[in-house]
Amino acid sequence: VQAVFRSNLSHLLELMGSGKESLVFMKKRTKRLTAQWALAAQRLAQKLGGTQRNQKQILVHIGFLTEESGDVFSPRVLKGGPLGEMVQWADILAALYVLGHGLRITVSLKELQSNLGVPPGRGNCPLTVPLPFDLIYTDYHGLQQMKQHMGLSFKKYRCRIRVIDTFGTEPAYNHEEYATLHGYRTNWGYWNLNPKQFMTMFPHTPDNSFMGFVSEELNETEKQLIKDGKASNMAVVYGKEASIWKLQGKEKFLGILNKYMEIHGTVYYESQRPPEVPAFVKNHGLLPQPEFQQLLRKAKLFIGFGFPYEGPAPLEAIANGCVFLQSRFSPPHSSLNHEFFRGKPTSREVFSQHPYAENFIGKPHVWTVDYNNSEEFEAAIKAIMRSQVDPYLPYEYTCEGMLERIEAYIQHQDFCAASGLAPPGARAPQSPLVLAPNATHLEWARDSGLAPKAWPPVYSLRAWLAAAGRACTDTCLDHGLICEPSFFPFLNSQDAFQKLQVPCDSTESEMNHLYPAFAQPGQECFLQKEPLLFSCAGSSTKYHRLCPCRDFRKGQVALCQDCL
Ligand code: U2F
Repeated sequence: VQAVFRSNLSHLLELMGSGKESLVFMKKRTKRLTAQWALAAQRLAQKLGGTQRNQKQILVHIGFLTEESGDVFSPRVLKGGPLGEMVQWADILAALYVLGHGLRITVSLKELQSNLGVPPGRGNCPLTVPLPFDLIYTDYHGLQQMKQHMGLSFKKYRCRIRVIDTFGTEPAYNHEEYATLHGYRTNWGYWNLNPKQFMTMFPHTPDNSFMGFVSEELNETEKQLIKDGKASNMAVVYGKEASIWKLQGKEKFLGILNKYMEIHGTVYYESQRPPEVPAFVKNHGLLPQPEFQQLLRKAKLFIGFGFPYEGPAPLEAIANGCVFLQSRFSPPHSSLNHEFFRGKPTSREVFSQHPYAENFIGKPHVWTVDYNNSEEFEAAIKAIMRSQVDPYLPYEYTCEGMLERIEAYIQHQDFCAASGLAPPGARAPQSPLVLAPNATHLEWARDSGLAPKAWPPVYSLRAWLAAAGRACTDTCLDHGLICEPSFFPFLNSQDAFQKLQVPCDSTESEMNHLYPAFAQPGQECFLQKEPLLFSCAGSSTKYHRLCPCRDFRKGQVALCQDCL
């Protein structure tokens, strides 16, 4: 059945149920964004033309909102607690619905069981009930619940699951045996899924799929109005909870900021002003989302204190014409040195409060400075006040961009097909890999006629040998490309090393998330033995990693040029 775009979201609002404060927040958001979604659907329909889009039956089980997992978020919605996850789930639901797929939504174990066709209390019986869904979107809590209550069918159908995972899961933490042997054990990892089944809030590592969310878009008239109405001396502080104001040393940089700008906050409070917030700050209390946006429209500056990490608010601020100022982290924060990241299945190093804003957007919209350096901080404030900055929203965070990306995943990502991950080593003797004319990297010969059925299409492969100590994520970025883990199997061969003219004295096949790689002392080449361990992330000074890169669409890093 062909999927048909939907522009009326009232049925979706019914499907979302009611009661919880979190659902109320999500529904309000969906309602407010209806017109934007409808317009985006129209544009995407035009862009895709008559492309066949199969309608899928989809279950969305939002595990963290279930009572069975404790639901710590719902009671905090009106008290300054995290909203980023709810923003994202609301947008995922809207996108799936607008794209025209069949949708079921569950936020309790009971509803989950009845939708899976598992009789209550029969969770562990060795029955394999046929699954009435092509796809299941859930989170780590939901994954655990499904494992407990689906019996044997969990194993059979796990390839249909997608896990919404804010900060991402790197392959080394995902592979149970490897993680256990090498100390990558965490609270969340080792599910042995294909790493692309984990879907993140920002494009943290290409090992996972980038899901994202949306920010409200402005038309040209609104943009002009905003630019004319900006108060160049108005700053809003990022953070809804009083605890972020406990930051050591804030007096110094806040004092500087206060010399130049009027400082506003949206910090939740019960009856009294939170003592952490200085008297010179105009605190509005936690605002409803639309009023928060209005405040951003007037402000010139949105300033981060270092927490929360990687949330939606900076994108909203930039979309509303603010400059986002944030502190550089030196040394970088990670699960090795920071409480917040501890136990998360990633060793990604975070060099500022919002790395996406820093690396994908940057100046003039984003300034990342050392807050302990008063001169640098003051100079930034002065330059920002003088600057003229247009509202900006990357395409991948517009409704159209999100629809385009999710639909591409739905139609092309298949983790159930046996060929999803090719076995290592042996490839056709006439491999179509060729050394590029400038002898720097490998390409896939277009005229070879030997294109495996892969998505992204293998023609976009560009493979480099990384410098010692460099991760594939960074190596690809150095070449203006993105690492593409699904291409690793095409590279994992003696043939690839040979064509790159790497002098392998010996070649071993082992389990290591940095392989395929070359070790200079000893001139040893290593191939990957375990396809689940192919990883863009990770580096060691011992190895030159062999890295599969590809191109990407401007403003849509998840998709290659030929991916649509
Ligand atoms: C992030 O969670 P947060 O909820 O703290 O993320 P924010 O960037 O603060 O923004 C979430 C939404 O809150 C809204 C705003 C954003 O869409 O429009 N909001 C509001 O409604 N009223 C206000 O007064 C101020 C903001 C991240 F998303 C999570 O994944 C992380 O777990 C968390 C911790 O790092 O940070």
